[in-house]
Amino acid sequence: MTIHPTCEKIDEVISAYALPGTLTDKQPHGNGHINDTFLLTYDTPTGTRKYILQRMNHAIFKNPPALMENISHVTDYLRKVIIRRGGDPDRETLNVIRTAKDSVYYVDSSQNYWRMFLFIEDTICLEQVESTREFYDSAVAFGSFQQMLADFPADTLHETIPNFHNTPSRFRDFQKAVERDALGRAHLVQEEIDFALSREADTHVLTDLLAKGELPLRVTHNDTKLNNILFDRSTRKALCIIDLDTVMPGLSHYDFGDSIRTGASTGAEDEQDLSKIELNLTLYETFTKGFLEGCQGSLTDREIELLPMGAKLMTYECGIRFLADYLDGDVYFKIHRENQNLDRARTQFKLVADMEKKWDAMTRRM
Ligand code: ADP
Ligand code: GN1
Ligand code: MG
Repeated sequence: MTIHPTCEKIDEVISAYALPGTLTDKQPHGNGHINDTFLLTYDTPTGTRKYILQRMNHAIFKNPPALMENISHVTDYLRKVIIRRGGDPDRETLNVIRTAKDSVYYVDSSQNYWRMFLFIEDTICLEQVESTREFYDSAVAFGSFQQMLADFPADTLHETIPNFHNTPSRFRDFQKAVERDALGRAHLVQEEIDFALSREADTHVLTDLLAKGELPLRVTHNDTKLNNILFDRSTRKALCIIDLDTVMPGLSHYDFGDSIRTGASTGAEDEQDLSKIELNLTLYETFTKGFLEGCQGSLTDREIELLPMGAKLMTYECGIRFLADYLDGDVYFKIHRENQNLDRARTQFKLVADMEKKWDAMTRRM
């Protein structure tokens, strides 16, 4: 097994949880860009038990205890809603496993923060849409996630990453990365930089309307990419929304937009052949229908009218974040090969350009 160099404390961490049975396997797991995720397997007298163990990215999430307080509150709340609706709370939401000392996280002797969840068995996690029905289902699930949290006390949530989807603030961070040009890469990507800079006016649209009180703040997930939802392996139905690190007050557009960015694109986020990247309008419309259904009539007319802008801005915002990280030397998003963040930025900008071409079709039905 290859263990991430920062994860050499994993055995110390596993001991802190004192789980029943014998540990038979520990493997790196999943394709997240942020945390280090492992799957643990135990043999117990009552059968095999699996757990997800994660080293939280402490460089990105500056206050892991506050983050875990959010996740505990949100998952406790979701459990109750799911039970009330007759669902299965062990499979339809994350379940935090506590340490032997009854804490929801563990700090190892090198000051890394860890947490553990029940592994949700018999599920699949998709990197790209395989069928329209699955995407529709994910849309209903993300819409109803917002709906389930409609009465959650938003003021108890900590802001785990300040200004996470504040696009003007992301734009300023991007400008600073261009000015710093830490690795002397800027001249290689002038075309991409110009593409981003020329769209500054768009960055303010949603935050201005929020400030004017024309769009409501809700409790949103804020990272609704397709691989943050688990599908039931046998029914292929959307089962559980995971990766709750960024559940915070936000706009419905953030969740709508981030799903479109990942799910309605015709190619992978890091596709190098840009001719393969466009917005699939059928998937866009499918998702819109499902999301509105999941939100159960709770979105205002103004919110609905601006959903296309959510799609465009979340794609643009992710593009400038990837490009800034490429310029900074790939310090935020995990990369597995050279120029991966640049390739990711390029796919996002290609999608934005395609949305601009298809804008009439995207806005027609709103
Ligand atoms: P990151 O923030 O790095 O994206 P995630 O929390 O999304 O981390 O986890 C990474 C991957 O691990 C997910 O995409 C999913 O495949 C898998 N995963 C996470 N939690 C669970 C769980 N409770 N049960 C099953 N798989 C999970
Ligand atoms: C990160 O954690 P993960 O891989 O689901 C990032 C998102 C980006 C996404 C791009 C906390 O999501 O904001 O949209 O990568 N999460 C954080 O793929 O920054
Ligand atoms: Mg994730």
